[in-house]
Amino acid sequence: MTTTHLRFPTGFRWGTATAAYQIEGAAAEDGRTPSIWDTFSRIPGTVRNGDTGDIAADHYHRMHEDVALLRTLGVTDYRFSVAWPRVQPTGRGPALQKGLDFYRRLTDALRDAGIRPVATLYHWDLPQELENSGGWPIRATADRFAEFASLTAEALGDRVATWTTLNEPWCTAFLGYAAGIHAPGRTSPANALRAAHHLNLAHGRAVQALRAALPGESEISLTLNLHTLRPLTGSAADREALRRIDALGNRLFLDPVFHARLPEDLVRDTAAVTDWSFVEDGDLAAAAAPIDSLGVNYYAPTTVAAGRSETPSPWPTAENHVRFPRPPGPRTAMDWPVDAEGLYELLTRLRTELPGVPLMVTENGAAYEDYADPEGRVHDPERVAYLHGHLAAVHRAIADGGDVRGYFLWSLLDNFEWSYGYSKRFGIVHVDFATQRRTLKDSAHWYARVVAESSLPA
Ligand code: IFM
Repeated sequence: MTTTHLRFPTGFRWGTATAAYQIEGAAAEDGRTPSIWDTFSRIPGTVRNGDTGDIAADHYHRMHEDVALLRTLGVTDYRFSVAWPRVQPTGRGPALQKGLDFYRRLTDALRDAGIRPVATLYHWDLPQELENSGGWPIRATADRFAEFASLTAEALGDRVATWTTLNEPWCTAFLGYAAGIHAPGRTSPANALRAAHHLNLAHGRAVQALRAALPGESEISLTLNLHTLRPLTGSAADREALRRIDALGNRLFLDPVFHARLPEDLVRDTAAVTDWSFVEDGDLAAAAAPIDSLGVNYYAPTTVAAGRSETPSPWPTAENHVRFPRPPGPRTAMDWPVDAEGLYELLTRLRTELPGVPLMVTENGAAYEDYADPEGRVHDPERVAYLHGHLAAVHRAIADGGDVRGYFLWSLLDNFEWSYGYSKRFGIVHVDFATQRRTLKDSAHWYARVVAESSLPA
Protein backbone atom coordinates (compact mmCIF):
# COMPACT_ATOMS: atom_id res chain seq x y z
CA MET A 1 0.00 0.00 0.00
CA THR A 2 1.36 3.43 -0.83
CA THR A 3 0.50 6.53 1.13
CA THR A 4 0.77 9.84 -0.61
CA HIS A 5 2.17 12.67 1.42
CA LEU A 6 1.55 16.29 0.66
CA ARG A 7 5.04 17.73 0.64
CA PHE A 8 5.58 21.44 1.26
CA PRO A 9 8.18 23.46 -0.65
CA THR A 10 11.78 23.53 0.53
CA GLY A 11 12.26 26.37 2.99
CA PHE A 12 8.58 26.47 4.01
CA ARG A 13 8.42 28.12 7.43
CA TRP A 14 6.71 26.11 10.16
CA GLY A 15 5.77 27.99 13.29
CA THR A 16 3.43 28.58 16.16
CA ALA A 17 2.05 31.96 17.23
CA THR A 18 1.23 33.69 20.52
CA ALA A 19 0.57 37.24 21.74
CA ALA A 20 1.97 39.08 24.75
CA TYR A 21 -1.19 39.84 26.73
CA GLN A 22 -2.55 36.35 26.17
CA ILE A 23 0.43 34.49 27.67
CA GLU A 24 2.94 36.71 29.48
CA GLY A 25 1.27 37.61 32.80
CA ALA A 26 3.63 39.65 35.04
CA ALA A 27 1.30 42.53 34.30
CA ALA A 28 2.82 44.90 36.84
CA GLU A 29 6.42 43.73 36.79
CA ASP A 30 9.60 45.48 35.71
CA GLY A 31 7.84 48.75 35.01
CA ARG A 32 5.02 47.48 32.77
CA THR A 33 2.00 49.76 33.03
CA PRO A 34 -1.66 48.95 32.27
CA SER A 35 -2.79 48.43 28.70
CA ILE A 36 -6.37 48.86 27.56
CA TRP A 37 -6.90 45.14 28.18
CA ASP A 38 -5.79 45.42 31.83
CA THR A 39 -8.38 48.15 32.28
CA PHE A 40 -11.17 46.59 30.20
CA SER A 41 -10.89 43.13 31.74
CA ARG A 42 -11.47 44.66 35.19
CA ILE A 43 -14.86 46.06 34.19
CA PRO A 44 -17.47 43.58 35.49
CA GLY A 45 -19.19 41.66 32.72
CA THR A 46 -16.61 42.27 29.98
CA VAL A 47 -14.62 39.04 30.26
CA ARG A 48 -16.01 35.62 31.13
CA ASN A 49 -15.49 34.66 34.80
CA GLY A 50 -13.86 38.05 35.43
CA ASP A 51 -10.59 36.66 34.03
CA THR A 52 -7.66 39.00 33.34
CA GLY A 53 -4.19 38.62 31.84
CA ASP A 54 -2.50 39.35 35.18
CA ILE A 55 -0.92 35.89 35.29
CA ALA A 56 -2.08 34.29 32.02
CA ALA A 57 0.28 31.40 31.14
CA ASP A 58 3.05 33.02 33.21
CA HIS A 59 5.24 33.00 30.13
CA TYR A 60 7.23 36.00 31.41
CA HIS A 61 8.67 33.73 34.11
CA ARG A 62 8.58 30.47 32.15
CA MET A 63 9.99 31.71 28.88
CA HIS A 64 12.86 29.19 28.80
CA GLU A 65 10.48 26.29 29.44
CA ASP A 66 8.31 27.51 26.56
CA VAL A 67 11.24 27.85 24.19
CA ALA A 68 12.15 24.27 25.13
CA LEU A 69 8.63 23.26 24.06
CA LEU A 70 9.16 24.97 20.73
CA ARG A 71 12.40 23.06 20.33
CA THR A 72 10.54 19.81 21.03
CA LEU A 73 8.05 20.71 18.32
CA GLY A 74 10.92 21.34 15.91
CA VAL A 75 9.41 24.52 14.50
CA THR A 76 11.57 26.74 12.32
CA ASP A 77 9.88 30.00 13.42
CA TYR A 78 8.03 31.45 16.40
CA ARG A 79 5.67 34.42 16.18
CA PHE A 80 5.27 36.45 19.37
CA SER A 81 4.20 40.02 20.09
CA VAL A 82 6.03 42.78 21.91
CA ALA A 83 4.00 44.32 24.74
CA TRP A 84 3.98 48.06 24.10
CA PRO A 85 3.32 48.92 27.80
CA ARG A 86 6.36 46.83 28.79
CA VAL A 87 8.73 48.55 26.39
CA GLN A 88 7.37 52.10 26.44
CA PRO A 89 5.10 52.26 29.49
CA THR A 90 3.29 55.50 28.80
CA GLY A 91 3.32 55.03 25.05
CA ARG A 92 5.66 58.02 24.75
CA GLY A 93 9.28 58.80 25.37
CA PRO A 94 12.30 56.56 25.83
CA ALA A 95 12.19 52.78 25.97
CA LEU A 96 12.31 50.95 29.26
CA GLN A 97 15.44 48.80 29.27
CA LYS A 98 13.95 46.07 31.46
CA GLY A 99 11.10 45.60 29.02
CA LEU A 100 13.42 45.35 26.06
CA ASP A 101 15.66 42.96 27.99
CA PHE A 102 12.85 40.43 28.22
CA TYR A 103 12.55 40.32 24.44
CA ARG A 104 16.33 40.22 24.06
CA ARG A 105 16.40 37.16 26.35
CA LEU A 106 13.52 35.56 24.45
CA THR A 107 15.05 36.14 21.03
CA ASP A 108 18.47 34.94 22.25
CA ALA A 109 16.88 31.74 23.56
CA LEU A 110 15.05 31.24 20.27
CA ARG A 111 18.16 31.76 18.21
CA ASP A 112 20.14 29.38 20.47
CA ALA A 113 17.40 26.83 19.74
CA GLY A 114 17.73 27.45 15.99
CA ILE A 115 14.28 29.08 15.79
CA ARG A 116 13.67 32.32 13.86
CA PRO A 117 11.89 34.99 15.91
CA VAL A 118 8.97 36.72 14.15
CA ALA A 119 7.95 39.85 16.08
CA THR A 120 4.53 41.50 15.95
CA LEU A 121 4.53 45.06 17.24
CA TYR A 122 0.86 45.47 18.06
CA HIS A 123 -1.39 42.66 19.22
CA TRP A 124 -4.02 44.82 20.94
CA ASP A 125 -2.29 45.99 24.14
CA LEU A 126 -2.40 49.76 23.67
CA PRO A 127 -0.90 51.61 26.67
CA GLN A 128 -3.87 52.89 28.67
CA GLU A 129 -2.40 56.40 28.70
CA LEU A 130 -2.69 56.56 24.92
CA GLU A 131 -6.32 55.48 25.09
CA ASN A 132 -6.86 58.22 27.70
CA SER A 133 -5.54 60.69 25.13
CA GLY A 134 -7.99 59.46 22.48
CA GLY A 135 -6.79 56.00 21.40
CA TRP A 136 -6.87 54.80 17.80
CA PRO A 137 -9.58 57.24 16.68
CA ILE A 138 -7.00 60.03 16.90
CA ARG A 139 -4.13 60.61 14.48
CA ALA A 140 -1.47 61.13 17.17
CA THR A 141 -1.70 57.44 18.11
CA ALA A 142 -0.32 56.56 14.66
CA ASP A 143 2.69 58.81 15.36
CA ARG A 144 3.22 57.22 18.77
CA PHE A 145 3.11 53.76 17.17
CA ALA A 146 5.81 54.68 14.65
CA GLU A 147 8.02 55.86 17.53
CA PHE A 148 7.44 52.60 19.40
CA ALA A 149 8.30 50.66 16.21
CA SER A 150 11.50 52.61 15.89
CA LEU A 151 12.60 52.05 19.51
CA THR A 152 11.86 48.36 19.33
CA ALA A 153 13.58 47.85 15.99
CA GLU A 154 16.70 49.64 17.23
CA ALA A 155 16.85 47.30 20.22
CA LEU A 156 15.97 44.01 18.52
CA GLY A 157 16.84 44.56 14.87
CA ASP A 158 20.13 42.69 15.21
CA ARG A 159 18.27 39.51 16.17
CA VAL A 160 14.79 39.67 14.59
CA ALA A 161 14.63 39.48 10.80
CA THR A 162 10.85 39.28 10.33
CA TRP A 163 8.57 42.03 11.63
CA THR A 164 4.81 42.47 11.57
CA THR A 165 3.37 45.88 12.33
CA LEU A 166 -0.24 45.18 13.36
CA ASN A 167 -2.22 42.08 14.11
CA GLU A 168 -5.80 42.14 12.81
CA PRO A 169 -6.55 45.88 12.76
CA TRP A 170 -10.18 44.99 11.89
CA CYS A 171 -10.56 43.59 15.43
CA THR A 172 -8.91 46.61 17.04
CA ALA A 173 -11.15 49.05 15.18
CA PHE A 174 -14.46 47.24 15.01
CA LEU A 175 -14.57 44.95 18.05
CA GLY A 176 -12.91 47.61 20.22
CA TYR A 177 -14.57 50.83 19.04
CA ALA A 178 -17.88 49.75 17.38
CA ALA A 179 -19.12 46.57 19.07
CA GLY A 180 -17.41 47.33 22.39
CA ILE A 181 -16.73 43.66 23.06
CA HIS A 182 -12.96 44.15 23.03
CA ALA A 183 -10.90 46.81 24.79
CA PRO A 184 -11.37 49.70 25.10
CA GLY A 185 -15.10 48.80 24.92
CA ARG A 186 -16.35 51.84 23.00
CA THR A 187 -19.43 51.72 20.77
CA SER A 188 -19.18 54.49 18.19
CA PRO A 189 -19.38 53.54 14.48
CA ALA A 190 -17.74 56.83 13.51
CA ASN A 191 -14.83 56.27 15.88
CA ALA A 192 -14.43 52.71 14.63
CA LEU A 193 -13.95 54.01 11.07
CA ARG A 194 -11.54 56.69 12.29
CA ALA A 195 -9.66 53.98 14.18
CA ALA A 196 -9.43 51.83 11.05
CA HIS A 197 -7.93 54.70 9.08
CA HIS A 198 -5.43 55.59 11.80
CA LEU A 199 -4.42 51.95 12.07
CA ASN A 200 -3.71 51.85 8.33
CA LEU A 201 -1.71 55.05 8.72
CA ALA A 202 0.08 53.70 11.80
CA HIS A 203 1.03 50.61 9.83
CA GLY A 204 2.52 52.67 6.98
CA ARG A 205 4.38 55.02 9.33
CA ALA A 206 5.74 52.02 11.24
CA VAL A 207 6.93 50.43 7.97
CA GLN A 208 8.93 53.60 7.26
CA ALA A 209 10.33 53.65 10.79
CA LEU A 210 11.28 49.99 10.58
CA ARG A 211 12.99 50.42 7.21
CA ALA A 212 15.05 53.24 8.68
CA ALA A 213 16.08 51.26 11.76
CA LEU A 214 16.51 47.71 10.44
CA PRO A 215 19.17 46.03 8.32
CA GLY A 216 18.28 46.01 4.61
CA GLU A 217 17.46 42.31 4.38
CA SER A 218 14.76 42.47 7.09
CA GLU A 219 11.24 41.38 6.14
CA ILE A 220 8.34 43.67 7.03
CA SER A 221 4.76 42.53 7.02
CA LEU A 222 1.21 43.22 8.18
CA THR A 223 -1.24 40.63 9.47
CA LEU A 224 -4.91 40.92 8.52
CA ASN A 225 -7.91 38.81 9.45
CA LEU A 226 -9.53 38.97 6.04
CA HIS A 227 -13.01 37.59 5.67
CA THR A 228 -13.95 34.75 3.34
CA LEU A 229 -17.53 35.68 2.56
CA ARG A 230 -20.31 33.45 1.34
CA PRO A 231 -23.67 34.84 0.23
CA LEU A 232 -26.59 32.82 1.63
CA THR A 233 -28.15 32.69 -1.83
CA GLY A 234 -27.25 33.98 -5.25
CA SER A 235 -29.88 36.72 -5.00
CA ALA A 236 -28.93 40.29 -5.89
CA ALA A 237 -29.82 41.36 -2.33
CA ASP A 238 -27.48 38.81 -0.74
CA ARG A 239 -24.70 39.72 -3.16
CA GLU A 240 -25.17 43.37 -2.23
CA ALA A 241 -24.88 42.41 1.46
CA LEU A 242 -21.65 40.64 0.61
CA ARG A 243 -20.29 43.70 -1.17
CA ARG A 244 -20.88 45.86 1.92
CA ILE A 245 -19.12 43.46 4.25
CA ASP A 246 -16.29 42.92 1.80
CA ALA A 247 -15.72 46.68 1.79
CA LEU A 248 -15.65 46.92 5.60
CA GLY A 249 -13.94 43.63 6.34
CA ASN A 250 -11.42 43.32 3.51
CA ARG A 251 -11.02 46.27 1.16
CA LEU A 252 -10.91 48.91 3.92
CA PHE A 253 -7.53 47.41 4.83
CA LEU A 254 -6.27 45.98 1.53
CA ASP A 255 -6.97 49.04 -0.63
CA PRO A 256 -5.06 51.64 1.43
CA VAL A 257 -2.13 49.31 2.09
CA PHE A 258 -1.71 47.94 -1.42
CA HIS A 259 -3.28 50.61 -3.64
CA ALA A 260 -3.12 53.87 -1.62
CA ARG A 261 -6.88 54.39 -1.93
CA LEU A 262 -10.09 53.98 0.03
CA PRO A 263 -12.86 51.87 -1.51
CA GLU A 264 -15.35 54.33 -3.07
CA ASP A 265 -18.35 52.17 -2.24
CA LEU A 266 -17.29 52.09 1.41
CA VAL A 267 -17.10 55.88 1.56
CA ARG A 268 -20.63 55.99 0.10
CA ASP A 269 -22.02 53.30 2.41
CA THR A 270 -20.73 55.02 5.53
CA ALA A 271 -21.70 58.59 4.62
CA ALA A 272 -24.37 58.71 7.34
CA VAL A 273 -21.75 58.43 10.11
CA THR A 274 -18.62 60.03 8.66
CA ASP A 275 -17.43 62.22 5.81
CA TRP A 276 -13.89 60.79 6.12
CA SER A 277 -12.49 64.32 6.48
CA PHE A 278 -9.94 62.93 8.95
CA VAL A 279 -8.11 61.41 5.95
CA GLU A 280 -5.42 63.99 5.21
CA ASP A 281 -3.36 64.48 2.06
CA GLY A 282 -0.57 61.95 1.98
CA ASP A 283 -2.17 59.52 4.46
CA LEU A 284 -3.05 56.90 1.89
CA ALA A 285 0.35 57.11 0.24
CA ALA A 286 1.90 56.65 3.69
CA ALA A 287 -0.32 53.63 4.39
CA ALA A 288 0.90 52.06 1.15
CA ALA A 289 4.60 51.98 2.11
CA PRO A 290 5.78 48.79 0.37
CA ILE A 291 5.87 45.62 2.47
CA ASP A 292 7.57 42.29 1.85
CA SER A 293 4.74 39.90 2.64
CA LEU A 294 1.18 39.78 3.90
CA GLY A 295 0.20 37.78 6.99
CA VAL A 296 -3.13 35.99 6.71
CA ASN A 297 -5.09 34.88 9.79
CA TYR A 298 -7.92 32.51 9.03
CA TYR A 299 -10.28 30.54 11.25
CA ALA A 300 -13.69 30.33 9.54
CA PRO A 301 -15.74 31.87 6.73
CA THR A 302 -18.67 34.24 7.22
CA THR A 303 -22.10 33.72 5.65
CA VAL A 304 -23.97 36.92 4.78
CA ALA A 305 -27.50 37.74 3.67
CA ALA A 306 -29.62 40.83 3.23
CA GLY A 307 -31.45 41.78 6.43
CA ARG A 308 -30.88 43.31 9.87
CA SER A 309 -28.29 42.24 12.44
CA GLU A 310 -27.93 42.84 16.13
CA THR A 311 -26.76 46.15 17.56
CA PRO A 312 -24.25 47.22 18.66
CA SER A 313 -22.72 45.65 15.59
CA PRO A 314 -19.03 45.37 14.73
CA TRP A 315 -19.96 46.41 11.18
CA PRO A 316 -20.51 50.21 11.16
CA THR A 317 -23.53 51.20 9.05
CA ALA A 318 -24.21 47.61 7.90
CA GLU A 319 -26.56 46.61 10.74
CA ASN A 320 -29.71 47.56 8.83
CA HIS A 321 -28.57 45.89 5.61
CA VAL A 322 -26.81 42.65 6.49
CA ARG A 323 -27.46 39.65 8.68
CA PHE A 324 -25.18 36.72 9.40
CA PRO A 325 -27.05 33.39 9.11
CA ARG A 326 -25.68 30.31 10.82
CA PRO A 327 -24.62 27.70 8.27
CA PRO A 328 -25.06 24.00 9.12
CA GLY A 329 -22.04 21.77 9.73
CA PRO A 330 -19.36 21.08 12.34
CA ARG A 331 -18.19 23.83 14.70
CA THR A 332 -15.34 24.46 17.11
CA ALA A 333 -15.74 25.37 20.78
CA MET A 334 -15.87 29.02 19.65
CA ASP A 335 -19.01 28.06 17.70
CA TRP A 336 -17.11 28.87 14.51
CA PRO A 337 -17.76 26.69 11.44
CA VAL A 338 -15.04 24.25 10.42
CA ASP A 339 -14.45 25.05 6.76
CA ALA A 340 -10.97 24.60 5.33
CA GLU A 341 -12.17 25.47 1.83
CA GLY A 342 -12.51 29.06 3.05
CA LEU A 343 -8.75 29.25 3.63
CA TYR A 344 -8.08 27.94 0.13
CA GLU A 345 -10.49 30.52 -1.31
CA LEU A 346 -8.86 33.34 0.63
CA LEU A 347 -5.31 32.42 -0.42
CA THR A 348 -6.48 32.06 -4.01
CA ARG A 349 -8.22 35.44 -3.96
CA LEU A 350 -5.06 37.08 -2.64
CA ARG A 351 -2.90 35.37 -5.26
CA THR A 352 -5.15 36.82 -7.96
CA GLU A 353 -5.65 40.29 -6.47
CA LEU A 354 -2.15 40.86 -5.13
CA PRO A 355 0.19 39.27 -7.65
CA GLY A 356 3.79 39.27 -6.46
CA VAL A 357 2.92 39.61 -2.76
CA PRO A 358 4.22 36.62 -0.77
CA LEU A 359 1.76 35.32 1.81
CA MET A 360 2.23 33.73 5.23
CA VAL A 361 -0.55 32.09 7.20
CA THR A 362 0.26 33.84 10.48
CA GLU A 363 -2.61 32.27 12.46
CA ASN A 364 -4.83 29.24 12.05
CA GLY A 365 -6.11 26.81 14.65
CA ALA A 366 -9.10 25.82 16.71
CA ALA A 367 -10.45 25.78 20.25
CA TYR A 368 -11.94 22.57 21.61
CA GLU A 369 -12.94 21.36 25.08
CA ASP A 370 -9.65 19.73 26.04
CA TYR A 371 -8.83 18.03 29.31
CA ALA A 372 -6.00 15.86 30.61
CA ASP A 373 -7.03 12.21 31.15
CA PRO A 374 -6.00 10.26 34.30
CA GLU A 375 -2.73 9.29 32.57
CA GLY A 376 -2.03 12.96 31.90
CA ARG A 377 -2.71 12.73 28.16
CA VAL A 378 -4.71 15.25 26.18
CA HIS A 379 -6.48 13.66 23.24
CA ASP A 380 -7.70 16.27 20.74
CA PRO A 381 -8.59 14.41 17.53
CA GLU A 382 -10.92 17.21 16.37
CA ARG A 383 -8.05 19.73 16.45
CA VAL A 384 -5.82 17.31 14.51
CA ALA A 385 -8.57 16.92 11.90
CA TYR A 386 -9.04 20.71 11.73
CA LEU A 387 -5.31 21.31 11.27
CA HIS A 388 -4.99 18.54 8.73
CA GLY A 389 -7.81 19.96 6.61
CA HIS A 390 -6.46 23.51 6.74
CA LEU A 391 -2.89 22.51 5.97
CA ALA A 392 -4.17 20.51 3.00
CA ALA A 393 -5.92 23.71 1.85
CA VAL A 394 -2.64 25.64 2.14
CA HIS A 395 -0.88 22.90 0.19
CA ARG A 396 -3.50 23.07 -2.56
CA ALA A 397 -3.20 26.86 -2.77
CA ILE A 398 0.57 26.48 -3.24
CA ALA A 399 0.13 23.70 -5.82
CA ASP A 400 -2.10 26.08 -7.79
CA GLY A 401 0.71 28.64 -7.93
CA GLY A 402 0.17 30.55 -4.67
CA ASP A 403 3.28 31.98 -3.03
CA VAL A 404 2.59 30.92 0.57
CA ARG A 405 5.83 30.94 2.51
CA GLY A 406 4.84 29.64 5.93
CA TYR A 407 2.21 28.50 8.42
CA PHE A 408 1.96 29.57 12.07
CA LEU A 409 -0.36 27.48 14.16
CA TRP A 410 -2.49 29.38 16.70
CA SER A 411 -1.55 28.68 19.33
CA LEU A 412 1.47 27.27 21.10
CA LEU A 413 -0.21 27.43 24.52
CA ASP A 414 -3.72 27.59 25.93
CA ASN A 415 -4.09 31.26 26.81
CA PHE A 416 -6.29 34.26 27.62
CA GLU A 417 -8.85 34.25 24.80
CA TRP A 418 -9.89 37.90 25.17
CA SER A 419 -13.55 38.28 26.19
CA TYR A 420 -13.79 34.49 26.64
CA GLY A 421 -11.03 34.56 29.28
CA TYR A 422 -9.50 31.14 29.92
CA SER A 423 -12.67 29.28 28.91
CA LYS A 424 -11.46 28.58 25.36
CA ARG A 425 -8.36 26.52 24.69
CA PHE A 426 -6.54 27.10 21.39
CA GLY A 427 -3.16 25.61 22.42
CA ILE A 428 -1.49 22.49 21.11
CA VAL A 429 0.10 22.56 24.56
CA HIS A 430 -2.38 22.25 27.43
CA VAL A 431 -1.88 24.66 30.32
CA ASP A 432 -3.26 23.84 33.76
CA PHE A 433 -3.79 27.41 34.90
CA ALA A 434 -3.81 26.40 38.61
CA THR A 435 -0.30 24.92 38.45
CA GLN A 436 0.98 26.32 35.13
CA ARG A 437 1.90 22.77 34.17
CA ARG A 438 2.33 22.34 30.41
CA THR A 439 1.32 19.08 28.66
CA LEU A 440 1.73 18.42 24.96
CA LYS A 441 -1.65 17.52 23.45
CA ASP A 442 -1.87 14.81 20.78
CA SER A 443 -2.04 17.64 18.22
CA ALA A 444 1.40 18.85 19.35
CA HIS A 445 2.91 15.42 18.72
CA TRP A 446 1.10 15.30 15.37
CA TYR A 447 2.33 18.79 14.39
CA ALA A 448 5.92 17.89 15.37
CA ARG A 449 5.79 15.02 12.86
CA VAL A 450 4.36 17.24 10.12
CA VAL A 451 7.08 19.83 10.76
CA ALA A 452 9.88 17.24 10.87
CA GLU A 453 8.86 15.84 7.49
CA SER A 454 7.58 19.12 6.06
CA SER A 455 4.73 17.11 4.70
CA LEU A 456 1.21 16.13 5.56
CA PRO A 457 0.04 12.52 5.57
CA ALA A 458 -2.66 12.34 2.90
O1 IFM B 1 -6.71 34.53 20.15
C1 IFM B 1 -6.95 35.23 18.98
C2 IFM B 1 -5.74 36.03 18.57
O2 IFM B 1 -5.34 36.90 19.56
C3 IFM B 1 -6.05 36.85 17.33
N1 IFM B 1 -6.60 36.03 16.28
C4 IFM B 1 -7.67 35.14 16.63
C5 IFM B 1 -7.30 34.30 17.84
C6 IFM B 1 -8.45 33.35 18.21
O3 IFM B 1 -9.61 34.07 18.51
